[in-house]
Amino acid sequence: MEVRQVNPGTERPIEKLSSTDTDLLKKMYREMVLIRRFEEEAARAYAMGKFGGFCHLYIGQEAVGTGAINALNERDYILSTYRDHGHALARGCDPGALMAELFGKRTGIVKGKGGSMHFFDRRRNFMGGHGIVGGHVALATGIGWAIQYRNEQAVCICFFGEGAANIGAFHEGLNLAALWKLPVIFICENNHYSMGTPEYKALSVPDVSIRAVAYNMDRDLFDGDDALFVQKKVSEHVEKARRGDGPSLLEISTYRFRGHSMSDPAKYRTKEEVEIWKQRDAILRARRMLEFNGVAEKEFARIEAEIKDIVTASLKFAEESPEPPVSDLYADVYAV
Ligand SMILES: Cc1ncc(C[n+]2csc(CCOP(=O)(O)OP(=O)(O)O)c2C)c(N)n1
Repeated sequence: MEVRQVNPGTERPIEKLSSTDTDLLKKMYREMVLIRRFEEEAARAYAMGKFGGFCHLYIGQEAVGTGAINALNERDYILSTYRDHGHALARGCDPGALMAELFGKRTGIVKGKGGSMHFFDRRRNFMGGHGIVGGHVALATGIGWAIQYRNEQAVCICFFGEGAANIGAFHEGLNLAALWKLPVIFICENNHYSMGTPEYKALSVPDVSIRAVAYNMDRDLFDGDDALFVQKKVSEHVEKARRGDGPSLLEISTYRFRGHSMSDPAKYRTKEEVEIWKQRDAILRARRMLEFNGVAEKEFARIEAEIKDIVTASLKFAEESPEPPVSDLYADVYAV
């Protein structure tokens, strides 16, 4: 099988930040560390057979979800794929309830009935966790329409991979969102592989963002290794959508450091390629930026210790929580 190397773009320089931006980056650094440590612990538990089913890790892509979600306020909506742990954590969903959901426990965020791919938190307008590639792009358009119909001051962000850009619902969703000027920001997290298929074997035009042109929609394409940069870029499109000036399609280049799911040995890419992308780890970059802007060593140790406690507590909560009883089987099947 032909294997071509997929490279990241040129790294942006480490720069001097305002104190507001330093504080924001520190907040996002903490969230990215939470996502990383939560998933490392989840992966360990999965490997030990403590829970089963599908489990897709977000490790490597943290700056995209964290940056984008920090461009939102609490009234805004988020839709995610089966790679939803990072988005849910960045949105502020309770790590204990998320870990319990992985374990299929009654205290899980959807009472143990959804698992890894189907996190959902109505209180935070976190509208899932969706397993059907691209299907939720049409749902995002529906949410955008509901926002407009009800005259809510909200926007909707829809995350998906480059594989979803080849699905029919993607095109239907973008067309209607543009036609009706709906407040939706479509974010393609291009990690360059759809399961084992590299983008150069699946996309006739490798640039996903250019598909926006077909729908008369604004577009942007940039690297996703700098959470602050992502936050600022996405904010521009969020504010535009909030003003009623319609949707955008953003393609953000990123990389998953692990396999597609826990059962993927990732033989379709080279170790050298993975190493190149790991040098561009968004968490390391955020740390370098913060150090350059005067954040002291002990602050990173404090964050690391705080996150360790949160993740350890979430694991304990998940392990000690009860299984859903059989009598729950038919509950919550239909919404009323
Ligand atoms: C409609 C549909 N077809 C196939 C699958 C099986 N499948 C699950 S994930 C995946 C790859 C999707 O890749 P991409 O959209 O790039 O997202 P990534 O996993 O890279 O985040 C496929 C083909 C599915 N879940 N839904």
